[in-house]
Amino acid sequence: MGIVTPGFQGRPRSGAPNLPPGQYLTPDFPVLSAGPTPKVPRETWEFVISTETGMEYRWSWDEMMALPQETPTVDIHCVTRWSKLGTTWQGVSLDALLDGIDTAADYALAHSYGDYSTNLPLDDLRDGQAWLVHTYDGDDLPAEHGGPARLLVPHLYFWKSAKWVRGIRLMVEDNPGFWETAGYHDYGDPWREQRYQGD
Ligand SMILES: Nc1nc2c(c(=O)[nH]1)N[C@H]1C(S)=C(S)[C@@H](COP(=O)(O)O)O[C@H]1N2
Ligand SMILES: [Mo]
Repeated sequence: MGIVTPGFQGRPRSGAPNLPPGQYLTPDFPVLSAGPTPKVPRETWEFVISTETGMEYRWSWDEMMALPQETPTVDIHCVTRWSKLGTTWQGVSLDALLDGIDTAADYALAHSYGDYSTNLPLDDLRDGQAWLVHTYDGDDLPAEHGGPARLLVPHLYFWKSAKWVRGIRLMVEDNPGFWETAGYHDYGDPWREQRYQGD
């Protein structure tokens, strides 16, 4: 062990206590997409939660917009090391969507228009931790940031927040998504720096 100075983490920080280890603050809003931006008209948009027994729960755009709306202000952390603090969104809590869905599943796989997917424990979508958002900073969510609607799960690295999300599959067993199959962490807690499998 070397000499430890209290409060010094030995990692890049900008002095913000809400900046996870190894992250840098950015005032910008970078776009990170693994493929082209899909065009998803609101008229044909739908969001489907399917359960391990094959039950399907569907919302049209208007049905989703008629649900109680929340306006979370949260910090977001990309595994490529940028963080953005105090971002404000509007959308529907996953609690409202999962309410009344009968499931014994422990895992969720979010999947997107255009083929992206990402896995997370179902519990991480509950208790006010996750939203289906359609508005960023007071305006319609831009297509490059996942509009018309994306998942927002800010307590995990931002790759878990699937853009252009079209549904969530509830599963008894864990199945890795796009980045998790490529070696990124199954859970992805930025405060524990769970960037890659094995971290
Ligand atoms: N469908 C889809 N969702 C996605 C991605 C993607 O490539 N496709 N990239 C992820 C990654 S790695 C990050 S950091 C964030 C980036 O969101 P942004 O482009 O709005 O900053 O979206 C996540 N969700
Ligand atoms: Mo990312």
